[in-house]
Amino acid sequence: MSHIRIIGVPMDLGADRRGVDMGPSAIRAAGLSERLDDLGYDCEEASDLVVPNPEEVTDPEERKSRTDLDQKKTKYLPEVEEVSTQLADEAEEAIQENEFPLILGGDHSIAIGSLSGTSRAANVGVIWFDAHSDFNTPKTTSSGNVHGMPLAAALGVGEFEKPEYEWARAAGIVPERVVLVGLRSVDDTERDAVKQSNVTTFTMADIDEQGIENVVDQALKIASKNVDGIHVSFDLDWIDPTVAPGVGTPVRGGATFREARYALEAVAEANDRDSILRSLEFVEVNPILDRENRTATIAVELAETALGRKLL
Ligand code: B3U
Ligand code: MN
Ligand code: MN
Repeated sequence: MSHIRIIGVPMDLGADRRGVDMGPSAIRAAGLSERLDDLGYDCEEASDLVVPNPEEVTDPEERKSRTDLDQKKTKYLPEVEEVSTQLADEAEEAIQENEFPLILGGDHSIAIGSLSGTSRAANVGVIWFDAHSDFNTPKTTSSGNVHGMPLAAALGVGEFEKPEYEWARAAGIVPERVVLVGLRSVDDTERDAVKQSNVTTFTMADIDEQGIENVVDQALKIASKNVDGIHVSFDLDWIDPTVAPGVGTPVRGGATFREARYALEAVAEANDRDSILRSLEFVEVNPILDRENRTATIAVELAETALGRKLL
């Protein structure tokens, strides 16, 4: 596939802090489309999706007065639904038109839209590079932030099973084909759901013990078994904050740049072999907290790597 559709989602309503809404523009400014054109792709810059500013939506007092418990605890749920629905349509359409969706966040709540759109167009597994498990639900969350919930939402975990969350479910994605890589921050409230689900998890300790090569090799095998391909969701907070400081929820003890690059080289290699990569996203770049656009620049290098940039 030589055509890439770059879909910017300037979303920060799923996170606690302003700034990730500027992620798409920081990643573009770091030269994304030029670098991919250079690789021989034809990049189409779709305009960014429209995301409301927190100041213009749900007033916190109004939220407290809601009677429905889920709506009360979960911040900006109606707005997240609206943006996810738009993104799902855009990603689905790109794949149907034989384009590759490269999705730029925004906070990780946008993955609800990426997963549901991609899974409508193709039967996919998922590799989720992240410090966090993103398995909270409106009931278990203590932050109320939807960026801590997208995997639970897509898989219909807990209350996400209710019919009113139909929009959030990625109908074709099953936990057996979902692999979380690089975990080091799992809330007490979400741990049971992660363990009870049939997703596969690799913590940073697993990477220390088995090496990135083995872990990614297993992740690729599990996610791509008996499906058409995979979606790769890359939360920049997977990388250690000393290397990628521009993220909203930094957790120390993360992947090195070399581990991250190796992981995406392995994805590219598997893609060369079996053409499995169906969509890719980079999320949680926060330029306000970054230094000299370093984290966005890393996202660009990793995008190039995943899409086939070779050293020799
Ligand atoms: N688990 C916490 C923190 C968090 C999850 N994802 C991010 N932060 N980026 C929560 O808020 O649910
Ligand atoms: Mn995440
Ligand atoms: Mn994270």
